[in-house]
Amino acid sequence: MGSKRCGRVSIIGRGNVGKSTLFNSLLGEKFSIVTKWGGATRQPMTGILNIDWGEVVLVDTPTYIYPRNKLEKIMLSFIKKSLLSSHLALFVVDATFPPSPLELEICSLLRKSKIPSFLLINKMDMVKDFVLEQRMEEYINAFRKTFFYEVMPISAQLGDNLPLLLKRIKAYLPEKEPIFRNPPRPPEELLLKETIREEVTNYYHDKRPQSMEIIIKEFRRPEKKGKTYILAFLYIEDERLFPKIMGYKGKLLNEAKHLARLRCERFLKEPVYLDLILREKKRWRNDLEALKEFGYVKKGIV
Ligand SMILES: Nc1nc2c(ncn2[C@@H]2O[C@H](COP(=O)(O)OP(=O)(O)OP(=O)(O)O)[C@@H](O)[C@H]2O)c(=O)[nH]1
Ligand SMILES: [Mg+2]
Repeated sequence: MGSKRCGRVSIIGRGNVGKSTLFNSLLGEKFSIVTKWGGATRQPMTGILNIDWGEVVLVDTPTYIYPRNKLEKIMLSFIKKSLLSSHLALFVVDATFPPSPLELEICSLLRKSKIPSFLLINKMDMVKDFVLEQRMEEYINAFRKTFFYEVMPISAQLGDNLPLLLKRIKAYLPEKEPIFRNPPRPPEELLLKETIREEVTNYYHDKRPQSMEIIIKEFRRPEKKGKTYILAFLYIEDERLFPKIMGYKGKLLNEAKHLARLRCERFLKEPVYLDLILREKKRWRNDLEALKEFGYVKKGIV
């Protein structure tokens, strides 16, 4: 008794560096969406990892970005709130890019938060060994004002160095008995919405996916035999883009719908009938009412 370690660990970093990939890899389950475009994760996703030595409450935080609209301001507030209650921060950077001014800002936030932080240089599988060494030097030099307890190259995708990372995490968590015997999972409907959003926005990755949103309007399981029915709206900000999203005779939207339905079926492990309807919500990322409707504004936030 008393020898277990438990605590909350937040994953933080700019867009597209691999935070969600790391989160999913550590948990061994796919909770967070992974996309080809930056700005994918918009609200924190929490997952609980039970290991022989204790329990890690992992939080995948939204993309850290200079906020340009209300949604991005909310995303930033989610990150700050998550840091406040964490025992450790994992700051993820991308080995294929040099340090950026935005990342210096993240360092300054970490310094102010005073929580122990690790610097994780991700996508080590993408660069040659000598380039990785140079990159690590570059990051350490650029971030020298910030003290990192560990600096580690990793590959979130291939799992390289992740067992070592977990071992190091243990040392920074307080001694405590685990709380969850059966760790709760994120709500099924949220995971489903995110699954559709991942498939659809990856499909439309060249058509301003940042301005797209998926909302599940209906989710009905069959009473006896038959398919589960899902009605989802794909919101975009400008109806002038409808023809580009629909494609000739609706071909593109049908294809996106087909791919999303297959993903829903894999996720729910049951046959699904998916209706995907295109809708306009003008400037929703700056519209408080729309942000409430889409679930980004909760009581006490903003
Ligand atoms: N080669 C390689 N690719 C990776 C690795 N980790 C992530 N990626 C890829 O990088 C892209 C972005 O990954 P995400 O996990 O969505 O990145 P993120 O930091 O969560 O991005 P946002 O949510 O937009 O802030 C995806 O195409 C991933 O497949 C890695 O270790 N190696
Ligand atoms: Mg993400």
